[in-house]
Amino acid sequence: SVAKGKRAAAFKAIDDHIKDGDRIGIGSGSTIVFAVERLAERVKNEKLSVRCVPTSFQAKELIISNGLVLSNLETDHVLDIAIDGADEVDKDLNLIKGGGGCQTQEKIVAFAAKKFIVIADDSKKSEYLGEKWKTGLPIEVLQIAHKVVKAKIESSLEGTADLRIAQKKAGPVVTDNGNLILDWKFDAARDKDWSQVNGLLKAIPGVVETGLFVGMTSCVYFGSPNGEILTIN
Ligand code: DER
Repeated sequence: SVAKGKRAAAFKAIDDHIKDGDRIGIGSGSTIVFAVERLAERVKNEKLSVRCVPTSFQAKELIISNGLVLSNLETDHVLDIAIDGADEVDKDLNLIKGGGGCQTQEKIVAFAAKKFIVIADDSKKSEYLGEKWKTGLPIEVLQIAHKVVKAKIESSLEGTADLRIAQKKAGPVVTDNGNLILDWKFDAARDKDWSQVNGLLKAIPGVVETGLFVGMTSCVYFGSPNGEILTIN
């Protein structure tokens, strides 16, 4: 099952990298739940002293409910490791993140860490970004700017940038930071210069952050449905 793959990847990442005293960035989504489960197990069994910095409301709740020590970027602005999921991983370990709408704090925490470890089921493994992930690149924007940013992307770049509408709330998804999200359906291609694309997007006034993680990933653990793990770094 997909869950079996996620769990296997998460457990191995925690077992390979976590040591006593670590300051750990905790990602968001469903795969990280397995990682926190294993981390809590190791902390208890090995009496580890670690501090955990969340990347979202969800991650903070996960840290607290698993009895782990909650920290923050004010207290720990340098992290030993950050662990998080991804929506898609290309051959250069560039990522699309933000399927869960948490990309801004996730990117700051990943940036603050000496090592950034990605855990994912192997359906996330692609040759190039956009090959499998079709819902678009998440772009977090200030509420006042969503139409300005949409218009600029669609006129000067390509594709369409659609406001992410909530499922169980009238109107758009509002992020943990009080912002909105545009999902940019770009033209998938093998040879896109994602560093340049990210720079163009970040230069648009009103853009807070994108779900493009370029050149940030230290290594990726892919879990397959039968529980086998592929590690790429
Ligand atoms: O939204 C996010 O950035 C999540 O980390 C996402 O990329 C991975 O979510 P999953 O572990 O539920 O697949």
